[in-house]
Amino acid sequence: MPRTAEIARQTKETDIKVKIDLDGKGINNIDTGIGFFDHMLTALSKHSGIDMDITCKGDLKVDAHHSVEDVGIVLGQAFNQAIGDKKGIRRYGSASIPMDEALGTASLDISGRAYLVFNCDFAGDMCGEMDTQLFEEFFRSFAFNAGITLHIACPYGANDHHKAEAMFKALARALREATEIDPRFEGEIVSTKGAL
Ligand SMILES: [Mn+2]
Repeated sequence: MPRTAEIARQTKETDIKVKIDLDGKGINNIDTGIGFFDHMLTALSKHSGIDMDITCKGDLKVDAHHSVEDVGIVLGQAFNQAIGDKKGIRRYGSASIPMDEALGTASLDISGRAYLVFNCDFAGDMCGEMDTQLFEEFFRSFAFNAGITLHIACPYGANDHHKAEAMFKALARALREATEIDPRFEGEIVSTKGAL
C-alpha cells in the first residue's frame, strides 16, 4: 500500500495544495511565498525522506501567520491520511540535531493523541520575512492535525536561523524513524491497547 496523500484546502485567507509520500526520498517542490518557511519545509522533506509538494497562496499582505498555520494544518492532515492504520510503524521517534552552536531536539509519538510541547527562546522577532512566533504555530497546527504528540525544543543556541533549522531537522529525523516499518512488528499495531 502506498503511503501517500494529496489534499487541497481553500479559505478566504489561504489556498493550499499538499502532496506527500512517506516512503519517498525527500524530493520536494515547495512554494509558500515565504522564503524562510520554504527553507525550513525543504529541510523537513529532505531529512525525513518524505517527498513533499507544497504550494500556498496566502494573504501575505496581512502577514505570514495564516499561511504558516494553514500549511501546518494541511500538511498534518496529509500526514494523518498517509500514515493510515499505523500498522507496523515504529511509532516513536526522537532526534537531537546540532547546527553549529544550536541544538534542536524532537521527540514524537504517532499516537493519535495530539499534543505539543514547545520550548525555544528566540533572540529576535524575525527570520527573513517570517515572524519567529510562527514556528510554534506551525509545529502546533502540524502536530494537532497529524495526530501526533510532539515535544520540540532548542535547549541552547545563539543564532535564530540555526535554532529554527535545527528544530526542523530534528523533527524530520524523528518523523523518519517513527514512520518506518519495524520488521519485528510488521502488520501489528504497536500498542498494548491494540489501537492507535
Ligand atoms: Mn539555513
